[in-house]
Amino acid sequence: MSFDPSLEQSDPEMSALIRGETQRQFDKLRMIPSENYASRAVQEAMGSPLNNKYSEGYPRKRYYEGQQFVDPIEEMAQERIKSLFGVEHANVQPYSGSPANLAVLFAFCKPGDPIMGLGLPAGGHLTHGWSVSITGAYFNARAYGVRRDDHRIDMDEVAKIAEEHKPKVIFCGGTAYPRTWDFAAFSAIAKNVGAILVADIAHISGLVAGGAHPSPVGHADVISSTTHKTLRGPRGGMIMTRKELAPAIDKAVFPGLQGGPHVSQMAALAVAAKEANTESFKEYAARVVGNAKALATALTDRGYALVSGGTDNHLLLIDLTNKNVTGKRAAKALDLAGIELNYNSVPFDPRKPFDPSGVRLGTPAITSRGLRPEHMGKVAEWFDEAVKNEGNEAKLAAVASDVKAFLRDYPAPGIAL
Ligand code: DSN
Repeated sequence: MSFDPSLEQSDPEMSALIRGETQRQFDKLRMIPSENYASRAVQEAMGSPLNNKYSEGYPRKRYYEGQQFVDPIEEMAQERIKSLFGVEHANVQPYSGSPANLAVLFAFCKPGDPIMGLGLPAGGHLTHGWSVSITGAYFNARAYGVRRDDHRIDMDEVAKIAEEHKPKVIFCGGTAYPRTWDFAAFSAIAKNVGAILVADIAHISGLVAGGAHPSPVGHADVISSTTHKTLRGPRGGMIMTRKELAPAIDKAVFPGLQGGPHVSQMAALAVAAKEANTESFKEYAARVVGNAKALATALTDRGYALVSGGTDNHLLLIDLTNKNVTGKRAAKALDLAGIELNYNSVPFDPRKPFDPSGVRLGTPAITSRGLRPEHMGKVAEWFDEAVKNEGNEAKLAAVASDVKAFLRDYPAPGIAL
C-alpha cells in the first residue's frame, strides 16, 4: 500500500457502498423533490484539502491564520450569491437549512417569543416552529394552514393569526406546497404587525435563481435556503438579507450558532452559483416546472388526486386515498419499481405521519438528466403500474428494469460509471 492509498485501497468495503449508491442514483428515476444531481465541478470542490482548514470568523476577520486562499473563496461565494439573487448581503456559512433558520431566530428573537410558520401537516418545515423542533420548543409558535377546499394558503387566516399572535418572525416557504408563494402579500402582513418576514426558499431557490418562480427579494427581510435542492449545489445552507440586518445575521451564525465554516461547502456553493448564473440554468429551471406540470396532467388523467389540483413549481403531492393504498405502501412499491420518492402527509390527513395518505414527488433531478415534458406520460405510466401492482414483486422488478434501460441514454451530472 502506498503512503496515501485511494479509498478503494484503504477501505474497499466503504468504496463498494459508495459505488453501489452511485449506480443506484444512475439507474433510478430519482423523484424526491428536495434531491438533485450536483455537477462534477461542485463535487470536486467538496472533496478537496479545503476540508482540512479551520476559518472561524469572516473574510479578513479570522481567529486562525493561513486564510490566504479561504478568504477569497468565501468572498467569491458571497459575491456570486449576491449577484445571482440580487441581494445586498449573503452569509454562506450555515451548515444546512435547519441551522440557517435557527440562526435567523437567534438573530431576532428571545426564547419564548412568538413566531409563525406554515404548519408541518400543511406542507411547512419543522424549523418554522413545529412542536417537535427546537424552534417549536424554545419559541411560542403558531401555525397557519391551507384551505380545505383548494389546499392554498389562506392569506386572510395568515393576517388574522398574525394580528392575534403578534409574531416577531413570520416564516413563509415549505417542503410540500406545490403552489407559488405570494411574497408581497406576506410582506404586507409582516409589516402590519412589525414582524421580520423570512422567506425560506430551500425548495425553490433554483427556480427563483432561474426566474421560474417569483423572487422574495424586495419583499422578505431575510431569505434562508439550502443549497443542494433545485439550486444543484453542495449540501449546505445560506442566509440572504439587506445591509442593515447583515450584522445581526452574521453574529447569529458565528459565533452564535456555529464554529468554523465548512470551507469546501462554501467553495462548492461558489461553483454552483456560477453554474446557476447562466442561460442554460434558466432553461433548466423553466423545464423543471414544465416537466412537473406535464406530469401533473398525465397523473390526473390516470385518476390521481393531486393536492391543490396540480402544481406551479417542481413538486407534486398526491393523495392516494382513492387508489386504496397508503402513501407508505405505494412509496415502497415505487422504490422497487425504480421510482424513488417519499411518503408524505396530505393536508387534513386522517392518517399518521409515519404511514400517511400521500406521496410527494418532483422533477428537479430527472430534469437534470435531460428528461422533457414529452417523457412525463411514460413516467406517469410507470408510476401507475407500480401503484396498481403494489405487492407484486415480479411486476415491480419488470418496471424497474424498463426504467433502468430507459435511463441509460440520459447521463447524470456528476456521475461517471
Ligand atoms: N428534507 C427536506 C425535504 O425533503 O424537503 C426538508 O428539509
